[in-house]
Amino acid sequence: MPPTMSVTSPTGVLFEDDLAATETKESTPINFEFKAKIVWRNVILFAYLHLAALYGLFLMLTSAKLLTVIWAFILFQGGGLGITAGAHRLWSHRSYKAKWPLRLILIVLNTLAFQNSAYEWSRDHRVHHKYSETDADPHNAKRGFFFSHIGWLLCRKHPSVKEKGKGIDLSDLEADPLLMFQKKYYIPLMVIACFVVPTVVPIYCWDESFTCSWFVATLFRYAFTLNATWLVNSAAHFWGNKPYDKGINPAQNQGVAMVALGEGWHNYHHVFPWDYKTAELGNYRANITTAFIDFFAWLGWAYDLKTVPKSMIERRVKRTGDGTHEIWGWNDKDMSEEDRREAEIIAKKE
Ligand code: ST9
Ligand code: ZN
Ligand code: ZN
Repeated sequence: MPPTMSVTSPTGVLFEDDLAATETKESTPINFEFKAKIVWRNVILFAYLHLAALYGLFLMLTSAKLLTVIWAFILFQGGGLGITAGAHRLWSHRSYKAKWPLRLILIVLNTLAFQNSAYEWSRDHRVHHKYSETDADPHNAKRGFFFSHIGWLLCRKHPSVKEKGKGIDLSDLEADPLLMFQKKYYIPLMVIACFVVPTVVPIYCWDESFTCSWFVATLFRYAFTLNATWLVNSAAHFWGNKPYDKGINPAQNQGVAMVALGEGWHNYHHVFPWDYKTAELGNYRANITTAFIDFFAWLGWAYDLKTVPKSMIERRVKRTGDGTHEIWGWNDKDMSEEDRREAEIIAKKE
């Protein structure tokens, strides 16, 4: 740790995990003085959102109508798909192509999720992959669980994020009129899709109270979707096995995959980010987003789906995996002594 580095936040407590980030390959030059600046507006808004969501959970269990709960679940799935199939697999990674009707569906669902415009989301996400777990990573997990989960949205970005982010090619996003339309009119579109429609539908369609509608279908559902997403940045960067590359922190986390519509297979995803499944296997139960894309591929609206040849995965698993892969792991019962020796020799050479 270089002695000249200052990493205290204005409060002196929240961001002390910054110390770890200084040891990474892409970290800021050693004489750089960095102080994370807290954005109190965001702290207050997120505190309200989470308290209101807890009240929403209480109402959901005690007085909301069943239809309202079903509506909240549909909105969670819909908004979630706008993030996973839209912002993530389509726009950030270009892991498949989509015809305009599907892109239109995805942009509506994406706006419902309110996680910033798909353009901004994809820009941050491309930076996250390219500079993973360095100062230039917007939610650098080396700064701790809290920072990677929500803390990064409560303070100004590290200057490296903006500096390195400038080098990311976003011309494909800028050439998409739907994305640019969403970006231009983001505030009114987001207010309508994330807050107004979800609240108004239960009131008019099945006579729900405003209170239940607002706290359950809107605020609880929104906070739940956000936390499910953030777990990919936090939990899936901390806990799980690493069958594909043991040298990185992103891990396979089944719990996160279940709640984040198939986005918890994060060791695989950081190794092969272009795979439209974001996982090796297309297990629909733990990867609803893959089922969604496959359905639209069957319809002809999604095409050019990209994946990874099995032989390439096998080579990588044997070369850099932690031995927990269910087929090619060191401890697999079907692996012969000869295979094991060969794999260990390759791994040692690397
Ligand atoms: C939210 C996003 O929650 C969640 C993303 C999660 C990602 C997860 C990924 C995991 C994989 C996928 C899993 C999906 C699972 C889904 C499951 C679903 C069930 N490059 O940002 P600003 C420049 S959002 C290049 O304001 P500050 C640029 O010039 C929640 N340049 O920085 C920019 O200007 P412009 C709702 C960059 O001032 C300027 O800097 N939203 C980059 O430091 C200013 O940018 C909120 O709560 C870059 N990467 O403020 C809003 N970044 O944009 C919260 C910036 O005009 N955000 N620049 O080009 C904010 O208030 C602010 O962004 C801030 C930082 C305070 C956090
Ligand atoms: Zn990640
Ligand atoms: Zn990704």
